[in-house]
Amino acid sequence: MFVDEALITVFAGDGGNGCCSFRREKYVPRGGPDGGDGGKGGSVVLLADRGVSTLLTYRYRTLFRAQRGRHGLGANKTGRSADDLVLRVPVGTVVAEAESGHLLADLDREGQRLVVARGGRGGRGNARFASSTNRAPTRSDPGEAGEERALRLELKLLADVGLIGFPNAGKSTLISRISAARPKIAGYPFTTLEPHLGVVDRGGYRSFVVADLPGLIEGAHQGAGLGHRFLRHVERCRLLLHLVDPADPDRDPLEGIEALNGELAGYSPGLAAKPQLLVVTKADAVQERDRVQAVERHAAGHGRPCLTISAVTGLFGETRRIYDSTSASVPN
Ligand SMILES: Nc1nc2c(ncn2[C@@H]2O[C@H](COP(=O)(O)OP(=O)(O)OP(=O)(O)O)[C@@H](O)[C@H]2O)c(=O)[nH]1
Ligand SMILES: [Mg+2]
Repeated sequence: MFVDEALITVFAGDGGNGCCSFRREKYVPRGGPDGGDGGKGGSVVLLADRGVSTLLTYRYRTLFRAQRGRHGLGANKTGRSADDLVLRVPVGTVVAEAESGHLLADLDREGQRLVVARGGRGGRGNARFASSTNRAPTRSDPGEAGEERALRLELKLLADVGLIGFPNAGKSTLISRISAARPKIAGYPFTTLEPHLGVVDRGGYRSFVVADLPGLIEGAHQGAGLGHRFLRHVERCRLLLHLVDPADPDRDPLEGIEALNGELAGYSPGLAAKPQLLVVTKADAVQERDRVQAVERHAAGHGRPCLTISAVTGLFGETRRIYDSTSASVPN
């Protein structure tokens, strides 16, 4: 199960109480105050870890409590400080306060840490309060309470290229052709229910990450279909590939393109403004040349490149060339 959202509550540990004690020992009259300080409570820390890929753990368990500091003791013994509680989250987790929505951090680098709840300091023992005028103080402080915080964790995938399109456009087929990712492929809508990442290796150190996302439909930004949940993963992509099946029986390709861009804009203006490439899919099977040419003209009108592919035959090229109106058939 792919989980990209979680609400958790974290409690840092309280500080230990300071101790009030006096040294009492044979042959040591008026031994003086010797109450030690309390130890520090444990903090709760989030750690971005590449080994964790979803927020699933935080669905099963939502309350996390760090240990408290131990109390101070007599004979000037300081209480032991508690260890921090480290919660591992996937790289790409965005952390916000649950109620206010206030953004705390974007953990987008491996090993990045964020203290989300600070442990309480230990209280001072009475030995600390001894002075020239008060040599037998009875004051000792209680430990400070640890912080408590409700958090909203949101995972945004870190991909360079995002594949978007209506269901059945051929997104999963494309990613399985260009990377080692093997999402389920089938001739019915909503085959893909969760995002898949694939690494495209171009040799040497040149590689990039592609995200295959569940199909979008009209009204997605308001929650229709699989909804806008997955649009957030597109937010970080540098480039969007907008896949269009010109033979889609459910919609006219031009209307589809407009509708999908409307969904992006409805989710956030930044999404609609991302560099976008139109990709006409299934060139091996398409008969509707006029539909394809309309898509091509639309793309040219918006200053977007338009490519044609067939994930089945491996055909790839500029739509203008492949669907040249003078040639009789589509070369494979
Ligand atoms: N002929 C042909 N069929 C294709 C091509 N690419 C995809 N298909 C078919 O189109 C159907 C849908 O492909 P998918 O890759 O599952 O589509 P999707 O966009 O991932 O769909 P959802 O996950 O439901 O959003 C499948 O039956 C594929 O075999 C292609 O290049 N040529
Ligand atoms: Mg799919």
